[in-house]
Amino acid sequence: MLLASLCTAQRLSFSTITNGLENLNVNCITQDRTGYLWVGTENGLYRFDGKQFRKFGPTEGIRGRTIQSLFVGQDGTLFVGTTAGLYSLGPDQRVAEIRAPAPLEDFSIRIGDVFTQSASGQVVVADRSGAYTLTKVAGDQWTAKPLALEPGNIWSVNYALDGTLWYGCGFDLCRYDHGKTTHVSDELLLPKKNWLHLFFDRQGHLWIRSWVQIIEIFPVEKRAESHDLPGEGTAAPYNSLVEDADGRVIASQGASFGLWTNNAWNMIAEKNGLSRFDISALFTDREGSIWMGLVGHGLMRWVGQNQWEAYTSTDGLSDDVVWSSVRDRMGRLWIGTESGLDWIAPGSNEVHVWKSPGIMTVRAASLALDANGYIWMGSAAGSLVKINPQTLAGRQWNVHEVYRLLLGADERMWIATGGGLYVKNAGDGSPPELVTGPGAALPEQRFSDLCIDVGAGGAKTMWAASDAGLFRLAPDGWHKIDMGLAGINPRELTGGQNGVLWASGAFQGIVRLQIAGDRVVETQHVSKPHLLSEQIVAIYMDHRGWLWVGQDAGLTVYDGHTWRGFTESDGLIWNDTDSYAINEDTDGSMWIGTSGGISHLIDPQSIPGHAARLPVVSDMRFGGREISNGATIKWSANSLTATITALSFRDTQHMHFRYRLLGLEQEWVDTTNEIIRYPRLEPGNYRFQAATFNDSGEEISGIREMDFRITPRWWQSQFLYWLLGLVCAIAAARLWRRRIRGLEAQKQHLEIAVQHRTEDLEREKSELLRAREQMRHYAEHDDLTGLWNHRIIVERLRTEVAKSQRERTPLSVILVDLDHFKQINDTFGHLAGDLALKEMGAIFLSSIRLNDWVGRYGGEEFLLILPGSNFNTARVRAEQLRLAVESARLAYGGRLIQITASFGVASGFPTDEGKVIKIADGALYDAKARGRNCIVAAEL
Ligand code: GH3
Ligand code: MG
Ligand code: MG
Repeated sequence: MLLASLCTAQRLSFSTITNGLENLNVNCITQDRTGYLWVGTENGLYRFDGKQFRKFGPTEGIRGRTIQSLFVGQDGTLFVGTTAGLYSLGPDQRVAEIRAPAPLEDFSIRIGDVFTQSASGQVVVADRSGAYTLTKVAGDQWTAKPLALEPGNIWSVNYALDGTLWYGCGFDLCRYDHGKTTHVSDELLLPKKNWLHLFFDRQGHLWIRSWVQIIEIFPVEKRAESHDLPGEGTAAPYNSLVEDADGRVIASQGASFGLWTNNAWNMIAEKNGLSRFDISALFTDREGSIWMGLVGHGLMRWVGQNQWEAYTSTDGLSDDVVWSSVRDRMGRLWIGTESGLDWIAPGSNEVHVWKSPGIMTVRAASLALDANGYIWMGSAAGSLVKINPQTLAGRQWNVHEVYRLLLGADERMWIATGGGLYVKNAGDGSPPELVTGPGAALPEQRFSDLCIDVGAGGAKTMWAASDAGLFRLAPDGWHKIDMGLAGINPRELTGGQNGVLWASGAFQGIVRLQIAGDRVVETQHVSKPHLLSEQIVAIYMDHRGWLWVGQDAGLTVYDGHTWRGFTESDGLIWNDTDSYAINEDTDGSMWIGTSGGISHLIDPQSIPGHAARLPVVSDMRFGGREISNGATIKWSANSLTATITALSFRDTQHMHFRYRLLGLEQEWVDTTNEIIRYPRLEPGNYRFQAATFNDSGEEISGIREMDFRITPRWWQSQFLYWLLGLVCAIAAARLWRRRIRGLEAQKQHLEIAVQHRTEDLEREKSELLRAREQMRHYAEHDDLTGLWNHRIIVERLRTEVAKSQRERTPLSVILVDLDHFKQINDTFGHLAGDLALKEMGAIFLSSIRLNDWVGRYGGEEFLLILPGSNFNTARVRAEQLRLAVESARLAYGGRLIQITASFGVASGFPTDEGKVIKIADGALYDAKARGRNCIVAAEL
C-alpha cells in the first residue's frame, strides 16, 4: 500500500530534564492519580514532581534495578515491573512486593504493553513465564494467580471494552474470551511477528506494533492496514506506540517519532528541534504534554505542542534577530531580520532569501503591504524598498533609518524615520516626501511609531509618536496631543477603538490612553504582575481587540479580561522579543519576532488558561528526617523544610504559592519558591497550609494541609508542669489553712495579677518571634535601600554561577557605580545622598525580572545578576537602566538632583564568581574612564 508522509520543517520546542535523574536510560514513564510523573530507568524508579526526582530503590523495597514497565490501576495503585520482581505502590507510595506464584521464583517483566485492566477491574500482567491475574487482598497487598493463556511467549496484553483479552502470543496475535484462545493472524493476514505493543484507539481500532511494523486492525470489518513509519527505521525493543491528548497515535522510531494525522505519518525529527538520541519511551500526561524517554539522555517534554512552532537561522532565516513579518496577497510570509529579508511560500517550510543587486535589506525593521498588494520594507539602516509580488522585482529609495511603515486610510504609505515623518505618494518616480505642517513642523525629530485607531462609524485616525510628542492626523493636518496629567512621551503605539491607544516608552510598563479631541483625558498604567517585565519592546492590538505586549522576558496577551504570559517554558522560541516584531497573520495566528528566531502562535484562541492546581507537599523534613501528615516529632533545634509543588508540568512558570504555618503565623506568605524553611520551631501543634495561584492571581486553588506536632523534652513536659502545679497547690492549701480569712480578700487581686502576667508573657513571646523574623531580614538586607546586602548578593552570584555551569545557560552581571556621588553629598548634604541611593535602589528593583537579583554591593555601588541573559541582552538591559537613572527626577529641598551612573557588564559562561566581578569591575573602571554615564560590556 502507498504511504503518504507529511514533512514538518518548523522548529518545535523540546525541553530536556536530566538534573537529579541518576540513570539516564529511561524505559517507561507514567503519571499517578496525584499527578506525580514516574520514570522507570535501567537503574531504579524515580518520582518527578516538576522540580526534583526522588529515587525509589532497595531502601524503599524495590530490589529489581531495571524498571521495564509501569501501570496505574483504576484504584490508583502504581504497578512496577522489573527484570527481577513485581511491586505495587499504594496511594501512600509505600512499596509492597507482589510474590510470584510457585514454582516461579521471581517475576521477570519485559518492556512493552504488559499490563492491562478490564472494565470490570481485572488486572492482568504478562512476564517471561506467562500471564497472571492480580487481585487485591488485605490493605495494599496484591496476589498473583496464573492465567491459562496459550503456552509460549506472551509479549503484550490488552483488554477490549467487551471484556475479551487480546495478547501477543509467540509470533501471532491472540484473542481470549470465556476461557478460550483464538489465533487471528491468518484471518487478518498479519505478518508473523512478536507484537510488543497493543492498544485500542478512540474509534475502537486495535493498533499493534512489533520492533518495526505498525498495524491498525479494524475488529468489526475484520481487516488490518499496515502503517509502517517512513524511512529506514531502527529496530529496537523500545520503539513505542501511544496516543496523544487528541487521540492521535504517536510512534517513535530511533531518534524521531511520527504523529498519525489525516491517515499519514507526520514525522518529527532532529531538524524540528528533537535531540539526536533514540527515543526509548513515550507518554502523554494529564495536561496533554508528550514526554519522551531518551536512551542515555534522560527525559524530554514537547513544549507548546500544537500551539507553537518557529523558524530560526538553522531553518534558513538570514538571522536569528527578527524584526518584522507580513503575509502578502500571494500567501507568502515575509520575514525581516537583522541581516536581510526572507520569505516562505504558502504550504512550504523552505526559507528563501530575497536579494536584489544594489538594494539594501539589512536591519529590516518594518514590513507592510500597500493597497495594490506590493510589499514594502523599511530598513533601520536607511532604505525603503518596494517589491512587486508577481515578479519579485524591487526598487529602493534612500531615507533616514525607518522605524515603522503604515498604510494610511488615504492608501498612501507613511514612513516613520529617525529624521522625520515621510509619506510616499503614488507614482514610482517620486521620492518619499517629508511631512511638514502646522502641528508637525519638526523635520529633524525622530518619529518612532505610527498606528491607526477606528472610531465610531469606522472612521480611521492615524497617530504618530515622536521625540517631540504624540500627534494626530486631522482633516486640516497634524495636531499635537496635550498629554495632560499622563506626562509621558510614547515611543511605541498601538491603536484600539474610539480614541483609545496603548503606548510604551521610556517609562515602566504600558499605558492605556483615552484621548478626546487633542487631549489625553484618562490614563491607566499597567505593569507587573500583569506583565512579565518592565522592559517593553513591542505592543500590538490584533483584530480581536487583544493586546499583545512583547518584553525582554516573554510575551503577554490581554484579551480584555485576563493577562497571560508566554515564555520559553510555554513554547516561545526565545524570551527576548524584538521591537515592532509582533504581527497578526491573515488567519488570526500570531508571529512574534525574537532575538532567537520567529515564533508562530498557531491558534491563540484555543490555548487553555493556566489552571491553579491544588498543590501537594512533596517533601517535609524536620532536621533531615522526612515527616508525614499527622506525625509527632520530638523537639530539637533543627529546622523544618517543606517542598510544595503544583504538579503541573506545563504551567510551572506561571504558578505562585501561598502558604502559612498555623501555630506560628496567621498571615499568608506569597512565594515563587517551592522550598520553605522554618528555623527552630517551639513545641506545639502545627498545621501547614499551601495553595497555588496563577500569574495574574486570578485563580486560586484549594488549600492543601499537613498536620504535625512537636512534643516538648522532659524539662518542657506536661508532667513536670503538673508536678510543679501540685507542689504549688499543696503550698497554697497550707497557706489557706493558716491565713484563710486574709487570703479570701486577696484572692481576687491575685487572680487578676496572674492573668495580666500571662498576657504579658504571651505578648513578649510574640514580640520575640517578630524580632527574630526582623533580625533575619536585617541580616540579609541593606538598611537604606532594602536591597540584598553585599554578603547575600555575592552568595546569590555564587549559586547562579554554579547553576549557569550546570545548565549551560549564559549569565550576566551588571556593576553600577553612581557618578560623582561625593559631589552630590557635598552639594545637597548627606541626607539627600541617602535619598538618592534609596531612589536608585527602587529603580533597579523595579526593572529586574522575576529571576534576577539586585543588591547593594558597596556605598554607591549596586550589583545586578541576570541569569540566562547573554551579552546582547545584558547590554540592552544595562542601557535601559542607564536611561532610567538618567531620566529619574529627584527633588530635594526644592532643588532637582541630576544623577547618572556608570555600568560595567560581564556576560558569558563564568567559572567562578570572583572572576565575573573582577571583569565587571574592570568594565566599570573603563566606563568611568570614558567619561561616565555610559556602559562598557565585556564578554567572559
Ligand atoms: P565616581 O564614582 O564618579 O568616580 O565619583 P564618586 O564621587 O562617586 O566616587 P567615590 O568613590 O570617590 O565617592 C563615593 C562617595 O559615595 C563617597 C561617600 O561619601 C558616598 N557614599 C557612600 N555610601 C553612602 C551612603 O550610604 N550615603 C551617602 N549619602 N553617601 C554615601
Ligand atoms: Mg565608588
Ligand atoms: Mg561613584
